[in-house]
Amino acid sequence: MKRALFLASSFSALAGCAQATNALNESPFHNVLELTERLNHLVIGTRGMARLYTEADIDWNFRTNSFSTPSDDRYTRLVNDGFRSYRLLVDGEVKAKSVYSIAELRALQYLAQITRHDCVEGWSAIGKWGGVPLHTVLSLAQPTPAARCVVFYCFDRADDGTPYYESLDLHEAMHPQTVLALDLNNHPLDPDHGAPVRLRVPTQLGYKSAKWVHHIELVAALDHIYDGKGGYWEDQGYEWYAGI
Ligand SMILES: Nc1nc2c(c(=O)[nH]1)N[C@H]1C(S)=C(S)[C@@H](COP(=O)(O)O)O[C@H]1N2
Ligand SMILES: [Mo]
Repeated sequence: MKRALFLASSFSALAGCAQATNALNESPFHNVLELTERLNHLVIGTRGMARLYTEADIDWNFRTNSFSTPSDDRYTRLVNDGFRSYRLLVDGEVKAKSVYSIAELRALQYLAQITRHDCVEGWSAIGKWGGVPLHTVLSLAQPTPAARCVVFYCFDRADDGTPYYESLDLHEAMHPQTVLALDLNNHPLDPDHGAPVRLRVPTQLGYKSAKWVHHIELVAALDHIYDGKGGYWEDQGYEWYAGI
């Protein structure tokens, strides 16, 4: 029942999101940010917000859990040059395809929040995640009216060669606490935690928080991407909506 209600509200939010995004396209950057925040409050309120913790709660040795840290030539070259040649591509159903260096991402807007990461395997860890809110990057890309989902492509691969990927609907992607994290516990992400850019979705289970993201694509539907379920683990049978 709770779930049905959530789906109904996220459906109407999605429609609202698309309309508002269009109305914002003519606005200067700061108005876009301010309106997006206000829209998020209208749509979400304080419901659906992840709990915030304090410095005293931080797990300074934040555990890792994922496929192996990428060790291919492409990723190794990036590690060796301190990620200076890394570029994040944002494309698909957008009016303004964009490419960002790490320095450019840091300059957009910075948000740090102490939240708990919950892995489906039964462990949790609290960390201070800093980075650029995803809604900032998406607003600048100007989603087209056809955009419904946001797909994240990662550098790492399963043993059979399938890349890790994840996706969110536009509503979860625009959530004020959803960030493209660049820092963990006051330091730039290390390779094992997903350097240089990872998704942090504190309102959903850990597998949604994709590490090693290099490409963000806005799409109308997910069915043409790999096995069509919206993520590497979803293609193996996990739920696409993994709200906590
Ligand atoms: N690219 C990628 N992202 C990933 C994973 C992965 O295997 N590859 N594992 C997920 C899972 S199941 C968890 S619990 C978290 C772990 O994040 P951490 O290693 O920084 O603790 O990353 C998530 N993001
Ligand atoms: Mo996990």
